[in-house]
Amino acid sequence: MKTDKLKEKFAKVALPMAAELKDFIKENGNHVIGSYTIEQVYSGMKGMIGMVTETSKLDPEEGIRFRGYSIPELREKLPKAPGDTEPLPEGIFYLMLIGEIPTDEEATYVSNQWARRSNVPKHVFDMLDKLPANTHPMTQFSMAVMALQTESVFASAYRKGLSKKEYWDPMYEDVMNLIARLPRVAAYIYRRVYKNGVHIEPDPKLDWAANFAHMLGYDDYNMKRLMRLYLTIHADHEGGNVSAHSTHLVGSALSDAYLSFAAGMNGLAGPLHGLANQEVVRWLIDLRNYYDGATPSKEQIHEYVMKTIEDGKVIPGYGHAVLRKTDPRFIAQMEFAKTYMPDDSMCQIVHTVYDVVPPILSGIKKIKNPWPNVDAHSGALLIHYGMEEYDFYTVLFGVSRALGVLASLLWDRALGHPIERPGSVTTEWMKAQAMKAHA
Ligand code: HAX
Repeated sequence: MKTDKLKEKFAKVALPMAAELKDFIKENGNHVIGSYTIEQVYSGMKGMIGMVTETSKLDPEEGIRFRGYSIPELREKLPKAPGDTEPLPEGIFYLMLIGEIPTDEEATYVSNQWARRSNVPKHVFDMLDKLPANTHPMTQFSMAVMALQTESVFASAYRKGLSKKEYWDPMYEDVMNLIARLPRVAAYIYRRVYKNGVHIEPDPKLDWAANFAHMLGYDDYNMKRLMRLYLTIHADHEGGNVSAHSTHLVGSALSDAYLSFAAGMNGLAGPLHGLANQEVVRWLIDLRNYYDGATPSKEQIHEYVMKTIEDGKVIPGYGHAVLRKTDPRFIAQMEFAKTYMPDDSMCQIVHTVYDVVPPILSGIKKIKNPWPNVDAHSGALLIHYGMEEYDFYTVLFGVSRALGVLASLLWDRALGHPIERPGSVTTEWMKAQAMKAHA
C-alpha cells in the first residue's frame, strides 16, 4: 500500500497520546470535576461535562475555538486557494486532526487525497434515483451515506479480525473516503431534485469546496469563496451538539464511519438543530409575504416576531443551548455579506432582524440566549448567488459537519474510548432523591 503522509502524521500525534491518556486516567481518575442538579438532568444534560472532544471547544461568551483558534484567527491563518481571502476547509480538517495549522502544501495534500478518494459507487446513485423526488434532501443524504456503507474499510477489517490497537487505521480510511465522497453525493441529490437530473462531473483540479460548488452548478468565483467559508465555519461545535454527539455515541458501539455519520445527519435534520437554516429562510419569506412582498420595516418585523412567539413558535436562527452572545459564525457571514453583497435585500432584512429580535427575546425571562446563531444568516448568502432551494441547505451544513465529527470519530478510535452508556433513572427515583434531601 502507498504511504499516506497525513495518516503517518496522525499516528505520530495520536498513538502516543492514547498511552499517555491511560496513565492520566489511572493517576487522576478519582478527581471530582463537578456536580449537577435534578434540573440539569431534565433539561437535556445542559452544562454537564459527560464527554471529551479534542477537535474544538465552545465558550458561551466567546464562541467556538478549533484547537485553540477562534473563527477570525482561522480566517486569517488557514491556507487559502490562490486569489481567495477565505480559508480552505482542508485546512480546518487538518487542524482538527493533527492539532496544528497546516502549511499550504499540507492543505493541498488533503485536497489531493480527497480528489483521489472521491469515487462514488453506482448503486448509491441508483438507490437515490428510486426515491420519490419529494423525499427531503436530508433524508436522501442520510440514505446515500447508508448506501455507501458497502465501502466501509473498518467494517470489513473488523469482520476479518482486528486488534483493538488497530481500530484507528481502517477508521482513518473510512473517514477520508467518506469526506471525499460527500460533495459528489450531495450535488447529485441537488441536481436530481432541482435541476431535472442534469448532473455535472467533478473537476479534480479544484479544491474540495470549489469542486462542490462546481458540481452543484455554481461556477461564480464568489460562490466558491462563500462555499469555502461556509464549509469551514460549520465544521465543528465541540462534542455535545446533537450531530456530533450522535456520531460519537453510535461510533462508540464500533459502528463504522458511515453508520455513525448517518446517525449524526439524522440529528442535524431536526429543526432545533441544522434544519434551522432552512426554517430561517422560510420564516423570512413568510415575513416578507405577510407584508405583501415588500421589504418589511423595523416596526413590521417587530410585529411579526411578536406574532410568531404568540403563535407558540420559536424564532428560527436565534437562541442556543450553550452560547450566550452573538455567534461568531453569524458575524463572519455578516462580514462576508457586507463585503460582497452590500446592497442585497434579503441580507439587509437579516441585519434588521438582528437589530429587532434580541431586545424582544431578552425580555422573555425563560429564554437564555436572545442572540443569533450560525443559521440566522447562511440562507440569505446562498440566495444571493441563486441557490434558492432552501430545503437543501441542511445538506450543505451536513457536508461541512462531516469534517469535525469524523475527525473526532477517528480520535475516539485512536484513543481507545469505550462504549458510551450513561445511567438513566425514573422520575420515581428522582422524587425519592429529593425526599431524602428534604428529610
Ligand atoms: N424563539 C422563541 N423561544 C425560544 C427561542 C427562540 N429563538 N429560543 C429558546 N426559546 C424558548 C424555548 O423554546 C424554551 O421554551 P419552553 O420552556 O416553553 O420549552 C425556553 O425558551 C428556554 O430555552 P433555552 O434554555 O433558552 O434554550 P434551549 O437550550 O432549550 O434550546 C435552541 C436551544 C437552539 C433549541 C432554542 O434556542 C431554539 O429553539 N432556537 C430556535 C431554533 C434554532 O435556531 N436552532 C439552531 C440552533 C443552533 C444549531 O444547532 N444550529 O445547527
